[in-house]
Amino acid sequence: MTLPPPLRLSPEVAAARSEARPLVALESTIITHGMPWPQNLQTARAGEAAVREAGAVPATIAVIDGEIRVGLEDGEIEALARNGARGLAKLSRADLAVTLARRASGATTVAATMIAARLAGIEVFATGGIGGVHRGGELSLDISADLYELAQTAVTVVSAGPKAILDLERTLEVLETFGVPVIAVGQDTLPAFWSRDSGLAAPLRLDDAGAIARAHLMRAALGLPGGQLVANPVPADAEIPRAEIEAAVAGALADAEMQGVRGKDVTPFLLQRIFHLTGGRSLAANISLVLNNARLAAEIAGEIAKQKA
Ligand code: PSU
Ligand code: MN
Repeated sequence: MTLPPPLRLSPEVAAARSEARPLVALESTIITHGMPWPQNLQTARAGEAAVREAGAVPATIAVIDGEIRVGLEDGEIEALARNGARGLAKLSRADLAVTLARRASGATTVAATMIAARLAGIEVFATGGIGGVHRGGELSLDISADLYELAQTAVTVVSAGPKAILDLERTLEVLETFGVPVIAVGQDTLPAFWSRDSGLAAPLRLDDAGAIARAHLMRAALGLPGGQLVANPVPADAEIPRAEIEAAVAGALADAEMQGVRGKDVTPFLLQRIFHLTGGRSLAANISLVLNNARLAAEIAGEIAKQKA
């Protein structure tokens, strides 16, 4: 006999589920570890609002006191934002069961949010950028669990591409090996988080939410495990071109090396350093792309609901 998962849907999310209305999952690590206060709270709220405006119900996901919570109250989102990385652990696939067993709390990464979304029956998830193969990953083997999750959990993840702090070519190679479709939206090149263009060809391209929804349903029809990675370019007015951001990325990587930053701390450390090195521009781009992804994810969820009906 197995225990039921300690999963709690908010009343609004539960109602949307039972009425088969479109839902979009949102992660919490971006709130606690990805952005500084108070922009983290503003972005979390604006992300939920963007999902609603585009006709879907938002479900921000976190682990609170030994429960996977799907759909949080505004006060709970504010508490995550205020506590941040000092107060909350960053939970990925490996951490989830132990944290729940200890009846503890934490913020969910892309990997852990995908697991929770699937348990809650949510098929679409919006984030900023996914984790991937870190630069030097061929030696350090620092490869985000997000990639492995995309290989096995059937959720469509809307991102602005892998974060440009990564080795993008090796990230694409691993995703190809795992059979994860990487779909650029409306262009032939892979977006790279803060920049619209990574300079790398995108493995796949689709141009609208309806087509992405059809591909999502087709994977299910084929019985394929795993999700889709949608790479939606950052809006042009907020982007930092590749040549400009690369200097900040290089500086941040050098700082991380010097300070011996390892493991889970690498990504939050780099994002914070890049924020300082760009005089805050990286954060403005990050916020803009998150909201843009929330809108597209809501449209995809709406199309999935329509095409299933
Ligand atoms: N997207 C953002 N900011 C973030 C993240 C994504 O715009 O902080 C988080 C996600 O939770 C993602 C994590 O899963 O960074 C990747 O961490 P790692 O490289 O340690 O797997
Ligand atoms: Mn890592």
